[in-house]
Amino acid sequence: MPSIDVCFSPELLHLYDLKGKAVVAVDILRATSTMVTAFAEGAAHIFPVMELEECRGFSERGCLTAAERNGIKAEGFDLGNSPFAYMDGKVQGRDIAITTTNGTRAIRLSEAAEEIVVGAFLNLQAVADHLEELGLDVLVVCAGWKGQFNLEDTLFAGALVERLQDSFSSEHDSSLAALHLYQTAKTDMVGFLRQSSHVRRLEHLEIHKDIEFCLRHDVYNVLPVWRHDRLLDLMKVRELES
Ligand code: 3SL
Repeated sequence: MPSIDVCFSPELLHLYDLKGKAVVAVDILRATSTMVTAFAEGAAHIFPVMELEECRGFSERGCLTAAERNGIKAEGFDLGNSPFAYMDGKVQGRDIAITTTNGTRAIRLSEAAEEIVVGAFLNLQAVADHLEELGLDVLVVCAGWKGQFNLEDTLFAGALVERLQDSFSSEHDSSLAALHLYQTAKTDMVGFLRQSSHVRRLEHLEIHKDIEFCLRHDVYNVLPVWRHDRLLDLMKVRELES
């Protein structure tokens, strides 16, 4: 039986061997929730990059550019990191280059994995089904905040452990802790996270509706996966091939 483990911060990735594993990169508030929304709204490809300057350069390739630092849209970019900014039809058929404080970093630092899947509560079941099909050992890589642990990514890891509990072993203390935390929080995630550091940071920026939206489960049947140098929606690829 394959296993599921949780890495609570990209800074801890050096402790894990990613070779042959499936990584689920997660930044619930808000980078991976926003990427999932962008694909649901018809984005063609997403280029997650680490640095602002590199991201800016993608406009020469016809991409929309998106950037966030410390919760705020960076100046001079087309988009920020709110999922709602991707819902007005402007990303339909477009390639997007995006850089965020932690989320894009978690994805790019996982490149040694056999498969990288972008996860959010919004596409939880699509991710769980794909992992069951793959049958590889799974590592959930939480983006955290500037190297530190956060609650919301850990809750997602726990939700995934719960969905996969019949087909994956979750004997690692990290996955057990994430599962217990999720089972405590799941009936009122907004309330549970009210005291969390990033929710307080975002509420200060008056982004309440982003928080509630990013905690909704199974809204989209979207499966962003890393291929070569970009993310694409495997659901869309399969649809076009059938
Ligand atoms: O850290 C990140 O990558 C962002 O998702 C943070 S924020 O939600 O945009 O503040």
